[in-house]
Amino acid sequence: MLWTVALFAGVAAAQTYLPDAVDILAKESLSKVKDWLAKNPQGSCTLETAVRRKEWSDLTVAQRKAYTDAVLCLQSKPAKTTSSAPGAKSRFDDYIVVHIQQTPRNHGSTYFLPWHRYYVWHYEQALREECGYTGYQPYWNWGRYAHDPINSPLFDGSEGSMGGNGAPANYQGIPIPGAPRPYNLIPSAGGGGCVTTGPFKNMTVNIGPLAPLSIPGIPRNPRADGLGYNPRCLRRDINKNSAAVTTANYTYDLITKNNNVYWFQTVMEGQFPQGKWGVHSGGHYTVGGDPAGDFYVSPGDPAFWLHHAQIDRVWWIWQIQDLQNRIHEVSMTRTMSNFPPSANGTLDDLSGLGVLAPDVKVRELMNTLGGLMGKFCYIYE
Ligand SMILES: *[C@@H]1O[C@H](CO)[C@@H](O)[C@H](O)[C@H]1NC(C)=O
Ligand SMILES: *[C@@H]1O[C@H](CO)[C@@H](O)[C@H](O)[C@H]1NC(C)=O
Ligand SMILES: *[C@@H]1O[C@H](CO)[C@@H](O)[C@H](O)[C@H]1NC(C)=O
Ligand SMILES: [Cu+2]
Repeated sequence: MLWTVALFAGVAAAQTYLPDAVDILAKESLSKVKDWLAKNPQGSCTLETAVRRKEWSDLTVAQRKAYTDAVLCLQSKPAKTTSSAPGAKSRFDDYIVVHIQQTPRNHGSTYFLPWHRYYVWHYEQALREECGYTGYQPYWNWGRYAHDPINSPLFDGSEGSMGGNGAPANYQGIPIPGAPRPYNLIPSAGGGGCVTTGPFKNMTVNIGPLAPLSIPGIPRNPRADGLGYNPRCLRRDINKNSAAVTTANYTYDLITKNNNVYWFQTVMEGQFPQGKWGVHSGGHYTVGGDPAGDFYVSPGDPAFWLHHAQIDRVWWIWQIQDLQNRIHEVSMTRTMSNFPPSANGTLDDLSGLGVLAPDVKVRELMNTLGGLMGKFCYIYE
């Protein structure tokens, strides 16, 4: 399907994308948000005052560079988590530490969506407050690039990208435990080695790995918890085999065909025994490599944050189809895939970011327009 229009202006090539079915749904649903806000005013947060988070290629190259510069800045500031994580060297690493420590609690559980909302928002604040970034967290609309992610504005390795593909490496791909053949392996797309182009070509990954990765050349972490110092390059396998399950029709169906949050989250996170990877895994493994291919350490690839902004956006678009109900709808239990078995989570449960940010009630993380005691005030554009 040809849905991109390349516009050439002088030396800089800019690409614009036609809105996909999800973009159109999001735009059309804003009137519902307006109606809800009219009945449920949220103090100073209105549709007019709300921050607009934008898609990566809807930013100018200068805006994208401002974002990657801020990430590099965060990677240069001293860590606060060194007492529990001797391998953490930067403020950027602090976020990875918290994710590693809380992975089983915040995936396949009640907290998956609200916790990651808090997490991405807090990172956005750090970029702004600690690194002088004046924009907001961009998101990665997977479907825009799914047919050719390597050559996309996100991963083409140009200065306005999030960094390029990894060098060729000899590995099979990503095993998907529990899935039947042929869905039990996302075949390698030929990368997997060190990233050598774009803003993160010189980046050092300090902690992890923790999940088993079949990519050659990755040294083991000196500590069993993955938090020891283990400097190495950023590796990627930008993978269209994985991206194939993130085209706009998957996201559109996810939003429109799942009428309760249990199924919405289940389809999003993947149903491996049915051979369905889900857009959440699909996006993570479109980046792949190390640490993006590591369930625990994945926030250590800067692309994670654009992927999880899109996860948050898709939840938001789902919520605004029926805000009255979905603003307080949670499901699942307090443990990953209910293992070990636990009680259903509730809106009164606490969710926090370890040393980064205090625990708050899940209830505070449900509303992008007025949540977190009024500190959340954003929409996706
Ligand atoms: C790359 O990183 C090394 C080690 O952190 C540093 O000494 C060097 O100046 C960096 N080079 C560039 C071009 O940023
Ligand atoms: C999305 O479209 C692709 C290509 O046409 C198709 O193979 C896939 O099954 C579709 N997915 C859904 C969820 O309909
Ligand atoms: C837990 O939630 C499920 C559905 O999400 C529901 O069927 C079940 O009754 C709940 N259990 C309790 C103890 O409330
Ligand atoms: Cu996560």
